[in-house]
Order: sequence, then structure tokens, then C-alpha cells
Amino acid sequence: MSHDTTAPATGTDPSPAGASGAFPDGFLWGVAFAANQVEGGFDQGGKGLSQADVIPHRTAGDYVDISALMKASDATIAEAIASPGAAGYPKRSGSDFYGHWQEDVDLFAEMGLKALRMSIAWTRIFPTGIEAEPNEEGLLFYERLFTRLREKGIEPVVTMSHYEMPLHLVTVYGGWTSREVVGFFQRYARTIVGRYAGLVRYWLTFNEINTTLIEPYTGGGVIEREPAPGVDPRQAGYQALHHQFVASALATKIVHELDPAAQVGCMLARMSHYPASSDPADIVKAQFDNNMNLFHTDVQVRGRYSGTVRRFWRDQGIQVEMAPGDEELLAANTVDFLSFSYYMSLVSSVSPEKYGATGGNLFSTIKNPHLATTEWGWHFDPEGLRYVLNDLWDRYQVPLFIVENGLGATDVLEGAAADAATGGSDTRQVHDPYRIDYFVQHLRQVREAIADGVTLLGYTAWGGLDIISASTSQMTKRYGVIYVDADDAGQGSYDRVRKDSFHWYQQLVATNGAVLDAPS
Ligand code: BGP
Repeated sequence: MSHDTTAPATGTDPSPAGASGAFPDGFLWGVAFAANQVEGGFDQGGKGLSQADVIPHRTAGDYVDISALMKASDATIAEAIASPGAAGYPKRSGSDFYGHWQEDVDLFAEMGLKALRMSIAWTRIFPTGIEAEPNEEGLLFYERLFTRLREKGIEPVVTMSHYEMPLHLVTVYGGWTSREVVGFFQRYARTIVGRYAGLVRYWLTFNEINTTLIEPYTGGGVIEREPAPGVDPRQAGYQALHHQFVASALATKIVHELDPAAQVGCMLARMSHYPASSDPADIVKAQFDNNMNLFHTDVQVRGRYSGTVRRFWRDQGIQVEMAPGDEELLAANTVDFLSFSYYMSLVSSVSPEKYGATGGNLFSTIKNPHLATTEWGWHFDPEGLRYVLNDLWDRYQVPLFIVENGLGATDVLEGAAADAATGGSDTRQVHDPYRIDYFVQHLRQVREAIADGVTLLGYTAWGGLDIISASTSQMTKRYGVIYVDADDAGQGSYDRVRKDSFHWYQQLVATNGAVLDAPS
């Protein structure tokens, strides 16, 4: 019998969704950012210091190994606390969304956006995390913002915790390694869900919850310290992650009780691992790496830890302390949808030394000879997004939501600002065809996945505005379709300039994706 060589259909599929899987009506086209990277105003409105406010801007050669950029030690934190201003700490000024939010929302409305995925800064609501009463000024800021968004027909999709917890909980409680932090988070979640019921209909609990194992400080507020003798250095990460799973389940329960009309999703940095060869050893390694990424969603969508991670704990001697009732709580409070970030794919092998390495989101990987890379070395793999969508849909059969995807690039600002003295008009512009091409190639694959039968709620492109990079703390690693006139040192007018991609994205939304067929 001959081998079946049928390839997956592309663009010609006669499925009921119509040729090439048109985007559904009501598709949530939007953009996405995070409070710690965009807001600034770190010392305004009663906000407390967060874990992100103490990460300085550092450089890292070729950005293949970025781990040093995201770490904090007792010494670096003390130094940061002693530095009163924003200079040297880019996330303290962000893109000054705190000062420009009305103008930015008007720009989003001009683009015709249907959704804005954003996060609430826990430190604007509970500055140290342990207060009995919330900070009213902080609550009001988001209330006004959500109200304005809704007035403009833009759905707020809100992350409760996006790499931004009160520094006090990090330095005094040990971040998420402390069980007490679960209680503080529960109070925070109850406060914001109660206050914004009816305004926020899509909640996400923890951003890229798998970061806690990869970058424990960024994901879980775990300061890097020498582990006690005989204790596996990964122990703290797994314990912190378990507490986050419990807190996520409690937050899910709170939303379902306080606002049954709202939905809750989890958020994973989905990193699909391809085997480097057809050597069965590489195949099994890739399967293991994928399952070690997906166990995070197994817990939040299926309600239980997978056999793969339980075996890993046994083999590695990792002890995760669980309180009585934790597993029942996880099982009873699973999410309504699964959201994820997709930037690139990775490669697995039992003999990685045979291959070169390249950079990536949160960690580096084996270089895939079939793929180009971005300026920061991330694999450029649009088809990988179709693969991920089908894989997640087949595994979980819950609605999916792409809440991050986009290209970090060094854009060039041309032209000059308006000059009152000479009467010169504002001629500033940014030509970013590479970003438009990135969106076109990824969204065509998203459309294929919809034709394959995947249920997808929406797509929010990362950045929207240029914001401070999570991993490198650079402003100049730009993702936005709106240019922000500021540099890595926080110098600039913070003026907003529409890039070419702004106008393209406006067409994308207006045509519900049909612009993807426009000749480039
Ligand atoms: C994801 C984070 C975002 C964002 C993005 C881009 O991991 O959820 O916060 O920053 O990656 O990465 P970076 O900013 O490091 O280029």
C-alpha cells in the first residue's frame, strides 16, 4: 500500500467556514500590553513598588542568553529601593500610559479595535499587598479606563497578574513560595472582580504561568538565592507555581460566583518543541518537552497535574507541598477558555551540542535550519501557529484566545515634529513593512486553523504601543503599531506616532481579516 502524501489544505478548503476559514463575526481583534511595561507613573496615584520597578536596564551582547537580564538579588533590590527616580529603571516610566491613556484609547478606537488585553497593577490596588483596604485612587483609574473602553466598543481583556506583584511580598514573604501570598491574592482578586463586574467580561489569572519555572523572579517573585544543602534549586519554582495554581483556581471560583456572565481564562507561553531529527530519542524528548510546557494548562483546563510532571518530581526528588483540599479545588475550578502567547517554536534533541543555538522568548533554543530568525534571534515560524492552535484545540476542546503575538524590531522614526516657530507640520512617520508581513503570515495560518475547525475567540497583537520589553527592559525592542517617542534611557517626548502598521491593522479589523488576501 502506497504512503498517503496528502498535505493539509491551504486556502482552498470548502469547509462551511467558507474558503480559507473566514474569521467569525464578533472576532475580538485587538492589541495587548501589560501594566508593568506600559503604565509608568510608578510613584503616582498611591501605587507601591512592584517587583518590575526594581529591574534595571542592562545590556546582553547578542541576546541569545537573556536570563541575567530578568534576575534580581537582595543586593540589586536594595540598590533599586535606594534609587528614588525612574532613571535606570525603565518599567518605572514605561510608555507613560498612566499619563496618556485617554489619547491611547482614542487611537485604539480609531483603529476600530474590538478588544484591549491589558493587566491591572496589583500595586495600584494594594501597594504592599497586605493592606486591609484597597487604594481607591487605583481602583478609580481602572474604572475610568474600562468605562471609556466600553464606551468605544472595546472589550477589556484583563490579566490579574502580569509579572507585577508588590515588592513587599517578594522581600518579606518570599514571593509565591509563601502560602500566605495565596490569601493576599485572593483578597486582591475579590476586590477587582467585585468592583469591575459588568465592565470586565474576560479575565485572565496569571500571565504565562509557565514563566515561574523558567524565570522564577519574573514569574513568581522568587529572589535568586543559594538553596539549602540537598534541596533541588528548582524546588522553590515548583512550590511557587503550585501556590499560583491554587490562587488561579480561587480567582476562577470568585469570578464564577461574583460575575457569572464573565469568563476566566488561563494564559500559557506556548512553546511548541519540534524534534531536531527523526531519531526516536529526539521524538520522545520533544514529546517530553511539550508535555512539560502543557502540564500548566493540564492543571488549569483539566484540573489535575499530569503523569509526566508527577514522574518528573519523583525522578528529581522534588517535593511540592499541597494543603488538604488543594487537588479538589483545582479539579472543581477549571477555566472557561485557554489563552496563550505565540512568538516562535523551539527544537528539542537528546544531543543539543550537535546543533547551534539561537535566542527565544524567555530562553534560548537549538537553531532550526528551516527557519529564519528575528533581530533578537527568535525563530520566525507562522505555520507553527497553525500547529499550536490545532494541537491545543484537539487536546482540550475549549475556546482558545491568542493574546500575544508580534514582532520586536528596531523601527526608524523619520520626519520631524510640528514646529510652532516655523509653522512646520508634524511629518513624523515609521515605515514597518516587516511588521505588516509578520502579521499577514501569522494571521493567514490562524485563518487556516479556523478552517481546520478550531474555535478561536480573538487575536490581540502584542504591544499596540511601543512598550518596555519584559526580558531586556528595552524601549527600542519595539512591537507596537503606534510609535512612542522615547529611548532606552527613558528620554523623549513620549509622543505617539501612527506607524504604517497602524493603518494596515485598521484595515484588518474593518475587513474582518479579508485584507490578508490583498496583494502585498
Ligand atoms: C511575553 C510576555 C510579555 C512580552 C512578550 C515579548 O513573554 O508575556 O510581557 O513582553 O513576551 O517579550 P519581550 O518583551 O521580552 O520581547
